[in-house]
Amino acid sequence: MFQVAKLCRSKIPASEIQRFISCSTINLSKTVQNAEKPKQSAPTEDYSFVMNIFRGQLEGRQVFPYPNVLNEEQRETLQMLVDPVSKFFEEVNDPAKNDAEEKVEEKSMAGLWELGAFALQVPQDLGGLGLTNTQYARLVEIVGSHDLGVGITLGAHQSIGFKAILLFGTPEQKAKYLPRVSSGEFAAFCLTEPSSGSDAGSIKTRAELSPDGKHYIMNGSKIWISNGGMAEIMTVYAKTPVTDKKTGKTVDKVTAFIVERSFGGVTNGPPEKKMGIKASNTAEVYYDNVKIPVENVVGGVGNGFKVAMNVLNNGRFGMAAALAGTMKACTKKAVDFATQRTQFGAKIDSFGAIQEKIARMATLQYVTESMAYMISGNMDQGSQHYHLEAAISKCFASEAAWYVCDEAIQIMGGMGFMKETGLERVMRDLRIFRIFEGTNDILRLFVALTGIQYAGAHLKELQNAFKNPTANLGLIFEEASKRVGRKVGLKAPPPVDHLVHKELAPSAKLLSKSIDAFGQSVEMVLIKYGKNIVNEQFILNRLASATFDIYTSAVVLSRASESLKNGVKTANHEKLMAESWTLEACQRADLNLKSIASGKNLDNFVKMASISKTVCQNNGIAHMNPLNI
Ligand code: MYA
Repeated sequence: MFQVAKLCRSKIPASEIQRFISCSTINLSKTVQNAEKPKQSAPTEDYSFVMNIFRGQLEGRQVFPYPNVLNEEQRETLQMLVDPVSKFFEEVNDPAKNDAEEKVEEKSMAGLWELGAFALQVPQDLGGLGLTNTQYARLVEIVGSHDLGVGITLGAHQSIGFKAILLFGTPEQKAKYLPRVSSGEFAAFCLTEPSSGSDAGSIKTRAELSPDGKHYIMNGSKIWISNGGMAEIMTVYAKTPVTDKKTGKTVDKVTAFIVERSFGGVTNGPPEKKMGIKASNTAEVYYDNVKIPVENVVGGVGNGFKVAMNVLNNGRFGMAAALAGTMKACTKKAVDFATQRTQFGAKIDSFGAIQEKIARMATLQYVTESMAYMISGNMDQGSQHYHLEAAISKCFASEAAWYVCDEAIQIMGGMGFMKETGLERVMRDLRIFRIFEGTNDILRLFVALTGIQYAGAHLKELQNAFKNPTANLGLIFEEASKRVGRKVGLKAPPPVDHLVHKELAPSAKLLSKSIDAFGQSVEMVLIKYGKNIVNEQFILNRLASATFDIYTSAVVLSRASESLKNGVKTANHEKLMAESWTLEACQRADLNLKSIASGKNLDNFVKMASISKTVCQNNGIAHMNPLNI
């Protein structure tokens, strides 16, 4: 034991731990500012699978076994809703017409209100259907398979528009507003401003308390607000002056307000002309001396940034669910074509080139769908630790759906390119999903930096333990044996195979190696870059990609295991997809992790930064035409 402790100390020089410590809190804003000294926060236990792989640890309780959260009654309720909702989209709603007219047809809109589609999760006693996240996901999947423009109208209303009231509203706010948003009044989520997109904390809209303390007076404007031209009830995020009771200092902080159009001073611009989701309304909204009663603050004065982030976190799995539906519909179109189309004397689905496309499309759908229902299941079980997983599901789903739609068009060739096939509309609709609700680029950084911050906080705890080794022997020896074991090849990666069906054990071994390699890579970048890791976006992006590959592998291994265990009739098909996905995902993760440790790749990042700089300085492509004319 003593040997182990000695070795351990020699392997972690104090200077390195010191550098770990300085990154124990990393804020995204500092990726651009790098000004303030980071705060240090004590590590708190987190049950997120993703968060824990940043420490090279397997925290399996949210992933294994695959959640099964619906009771009999909830299943029956859902079954009763699935049929009419599907029928409505097949028989009443016309996505091509909605797209062409750039609005949801009157009869569709009326039908959706009648079905209760605008209040899926509002409690029944307040006028909604009171569905769980999992039930909601299943219905949203149907919407996504038919009409994404309608999906955004519904989603902007309930996934984010009035979600702050549902999650953080007082009983009075809920009683006043939820029946209204359930019965015909549209809601909107108003955060983005001309100078504040990804940097959500930099909004300029302000609300000042009136001299009598009864109202806030709001001034400012918001852009690209989904439902902005129709909403009567809006959650608006504005800066308010907040005085710190301890220091007496006043600073501007974000506060969330419920604003009614009827308060006066609320106007909007014309509907924006967009590439896709044309049926949904998008508009600028202006606030001119809007008088908002103080009781319309949601979540407390100064807490608006957290309210906004949590609303977004809470809704992101819905995008994965909707896009799982979109991918199903695109794949069906491509398969209908491939199984009928004869070229070179054979149906084209018999050719390997087409088979690979169809297999990848089906697998991407399987991964996305598995993630959507895993996260909704986790949320229904009361988890609070899902924000990284939800961000991954949004990024993954939006990229997978784009790929699947594109490949469906490719399989159908010229036919896929024709408007009447309906895929060009889906492709146009899909493009925004990689941009809104947090761009995929910013969410990748968010995942990587939040995970690194968690790992850093635990290393700080370790350093503190070294200051008083007698009191912390347990922690020190645990860490010591982990490191030494790794160095001498005795420490096995965190085992996963006992958590999966025995037929998937070989895939689980790949996953377990990737988790271990990932934890070591995170430690390596912390040692090497310290707090400056926030500025290393080439590296952070690759860490994020590895995170996505590891999490998605765990998710599909979990789901396929459950299907094998329960003798689900598609279990063997699922097993093949889980094996195929895990093999390639773990290989990709390995490549990404190697690239951030390789001198050649690091040098290539420098080259890319330099290429970009030259292009930007040149206001566009900088190289000469080969003809020099
Ligand atoms: S709405 C507009 C969407 N906009 C965005 O998503 C903005 C993206 N930006 C951000 O998310 C933040 O600004 C980032 C942080 C992440 C960049 N959860 O200093 P910080 C905490 C919990 O790092 P910043 C739209 O598009 C953090 O821990 N907490 O912040 C609608 C820290 O806490 P503490 C979080 O560098 C489209 C504090 O905040 C989170 O400024 C319509 C400050 O952190 C988080 N995520 O930037 C869609 N992030 O102080 C329709 C940070 O305690 C819906 N923090 O340490 C479609 C639905 C689908 C279809 C449905 C069909 C029916």
